[in-house]
Amino acid sequence: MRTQVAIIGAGPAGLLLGQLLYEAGIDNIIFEQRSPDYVLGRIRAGVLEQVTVDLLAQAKADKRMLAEGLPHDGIELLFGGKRHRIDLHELTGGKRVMVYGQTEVTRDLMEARKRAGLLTVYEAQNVTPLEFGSERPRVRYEKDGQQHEISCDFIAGCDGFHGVCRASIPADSIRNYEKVYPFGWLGILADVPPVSHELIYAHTERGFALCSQRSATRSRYYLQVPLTDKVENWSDEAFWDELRLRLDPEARANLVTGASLEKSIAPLRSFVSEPMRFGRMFLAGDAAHIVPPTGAKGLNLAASDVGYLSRAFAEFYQQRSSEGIDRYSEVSLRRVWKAERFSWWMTSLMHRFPDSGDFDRKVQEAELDYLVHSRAGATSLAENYVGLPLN
Ligand code: FAS
Ligand code: PHB
Repeated sequence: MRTQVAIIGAGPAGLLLGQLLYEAGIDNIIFEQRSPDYVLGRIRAGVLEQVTVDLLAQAKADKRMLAEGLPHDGIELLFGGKRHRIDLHELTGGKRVMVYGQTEVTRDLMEARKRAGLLTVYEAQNVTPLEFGSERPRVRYEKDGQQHEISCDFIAGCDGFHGVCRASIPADSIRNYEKVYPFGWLGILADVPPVSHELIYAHTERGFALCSQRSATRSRYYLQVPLTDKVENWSDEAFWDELRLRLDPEARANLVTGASLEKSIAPLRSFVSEPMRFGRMFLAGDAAHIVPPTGAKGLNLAASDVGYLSRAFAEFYQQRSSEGIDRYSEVSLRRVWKAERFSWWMTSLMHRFPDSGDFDRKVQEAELDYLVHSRAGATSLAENYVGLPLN
């Protein structure tokens, strides 16, 4: 078997890349270790930048998002018991974000792939990228106990943080940058109406909280919890009680609670591996970088990576030019590092750090006060939150 681009991983990065390549007339096959239901069962991101919305349109997978997604013009910061709105739309000259769950993005991309009749090998085991330092890379995998091998021109490592692609790179050819945060996010998904029409990021003495949503009837909430905490320590009732303690009186009064559809704890880390290209293998999305979800950047960086990569492959096949693939790592990393900085900054500002002292907390309060009373400060937050332009 042969294909032009072998993609490892059928999360948002792999699926979006597959459709962008298909629209450019480039053949591709995706190898995914899990089943489609397992991939859809992972509850993750909820906020799309305009760049991501535009790429989904290019992939012809935006119809349902435009019909069901929720365009948001602002967010609120809650601190000192009061909410302060950041008018994203006004501060960025008309930009906004789209609230639409990653699960739905993944489902739409799976549908688009099926309509295009493209091959995705689900439940592929022991997927292994081979010879990516040569002109003839290959991918080996097992399916139903049979071993298979496919030759290709390029391999796209879209296999997430724990994937095989980055792990296949010799240690002396890659440099990792990492910061692990001393807390996690306990998330809950429930079929209850959102507490407010926009997202609320709360900085409180008890810790960070986030009120997000998926639709007018489905909400997503997060609480900062210690790294040592376990999801089994949290009944739904305990979650709702703690959330109430982190809200302002109006939000507390509006809060509608209900049974959780999903509840999990995610650790927070910042991580970047450089470079993102190794011969004929290219890393994209969580395979190359991780951000704390505070800035809602993870899914959006995966999208911009594959936006750059699909353009580079199209240049190679259509114009026989290697300039795009030669510059992919440099161009992607410029945008990645700006999103890493913003996500680190938003996380440092909004969370209670166990080892921080009174001075640190006063500085956090002063920065929040500055942000909501300075147009320059609020504009900086707004333009990063809606997403910086593609380089
Ligand atoms: P993914 O991890 O989504 O997909 C990688 C795929 O590769 C998976 O399907 C995996 O099964 C497959 N794979 C792995 N190893 C393989 C192998 N050896 N062979 C074949 N397939 C293999 N981002 C936000 O913006 N907001 C959030 O609130 C948010 N919450 C998150 C919560 C959690 C618990 C996690 C882990 C991440 C969260 N993220 C959030 C980030 C998340 O949305 C990622 O940025 C996004 O899934 C990145 O997509 P991919 O790069 O496709 O990686
Ligand atoms: C979500 O809805 O899951 C979400 C929204 C904004 C964030 C993080 C997560 O910053």
